[in-house]
Amino acid sequence: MIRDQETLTILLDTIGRFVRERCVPAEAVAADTDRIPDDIVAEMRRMGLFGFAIPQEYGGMGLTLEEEVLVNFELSQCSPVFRSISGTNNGIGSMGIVIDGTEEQKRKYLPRLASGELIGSFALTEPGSGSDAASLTTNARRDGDHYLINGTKRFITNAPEAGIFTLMARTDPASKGASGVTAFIVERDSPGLTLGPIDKKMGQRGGHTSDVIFQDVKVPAANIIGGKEGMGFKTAMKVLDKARLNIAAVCVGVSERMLQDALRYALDRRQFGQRIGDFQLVQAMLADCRTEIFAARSMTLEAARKHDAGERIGLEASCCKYFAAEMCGRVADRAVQIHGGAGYMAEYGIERFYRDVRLFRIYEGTSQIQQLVIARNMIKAAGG
Ligand code: COS
Repeated sequence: MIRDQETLTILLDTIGRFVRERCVPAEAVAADTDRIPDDIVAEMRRMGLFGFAIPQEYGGMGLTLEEEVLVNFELSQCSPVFRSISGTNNGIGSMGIVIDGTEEQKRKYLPRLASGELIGSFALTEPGSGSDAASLTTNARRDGDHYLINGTKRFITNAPEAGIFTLMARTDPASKGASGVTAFIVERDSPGLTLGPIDKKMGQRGGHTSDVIFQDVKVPAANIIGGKEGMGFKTAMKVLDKARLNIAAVCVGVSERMLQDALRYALDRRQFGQRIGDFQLVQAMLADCRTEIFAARSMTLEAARKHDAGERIGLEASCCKYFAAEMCGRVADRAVQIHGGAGYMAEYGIERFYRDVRLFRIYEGTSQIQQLVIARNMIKAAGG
């Protein structure tokens, strides 16, 4: 749902200009130094980009999901790490509190997340629990008016920058599955909470992940998201429904950028006495990219509108994430191919995108998990 087209157009134009003028020229430096320049992060804060998905009454822009998706189309037309630094605040690092938090939790944390003063992070994955998220073993044992938390979380996006974690831990040791999981807000400076070294990744340099280790970390019972034990897995899944749609939007944005670069190269590069873009085999690759991006863009907007109309979109979000992430991989592959030998060289940047986008088919649920969610929803709807 678009509430005010004029205001939204101004916002999207401003973000587009920021991406082209500030982020694109800093892509190589962010990758080489493994850090997004501080002045760019500060500018993102000033622009409100850390809180566009957080409700207005808690200091954010309160965008609808359709508006949010449109913002992500724009914001992602550069190295995905630039979106990633604010991505957790607008997504998995704040949405647990937005969707299921108590009023007190919302008031305490959301304004600081919206301003970017605080970075939020989502701690679900563990060394022994990835796709099978409900099997997590980090445990939270009640001790009076607080809990003692022990366990290790793995590959946690923005953990090195985070001020708070949405942590999924098992409060019912007798349960093995989803029902014994509770979501907590854990502050970074809690005694006993330490971080592992920053992970060395295939791509997305400038964005950081690490282990988060809990050793008898004392967390007040008041920090249970929603105030009730046993609801944490459902909170995590609701967060992921929305997050997956936004990853689909990010895939569309990055794909647009890779296609722009490939098209420009196809029009500049000459072989056999003409522009390579005049060859039909190159045109076929360009056309396949344009068609698939159009499809992913359309389905992502359609799912966002459905959400804004109050409908559940678990199935649609998985369809979009699955299709858009796989599509993005194909676009990256064709973009490298169109660049030929130059596509393999670091100086052209397209090989960096090729490595960066590989993550989309894996994180926030692999393509195989999306297939499983889609099929399960179909079977359930059919009464099976
Ligand atoms: N919204 C609300 N509730 C949901 C839900 C959703 N989208 N999906 C599942 N639930 C509920 C179910 O209804 C069920 O509750 P009841 O027992 O009361 O019916 C409970 O959660 C458990 O669901 P389910 O039985 O489907 O859980 P499974 O263990 O079979 O696993 C998958 C579900 C595989 C889909 C889940 O573990 C998953 O998404 N894994 C991937 C994790 C992931 O994306 N990790 C990325 C890292 S985090 S960035």
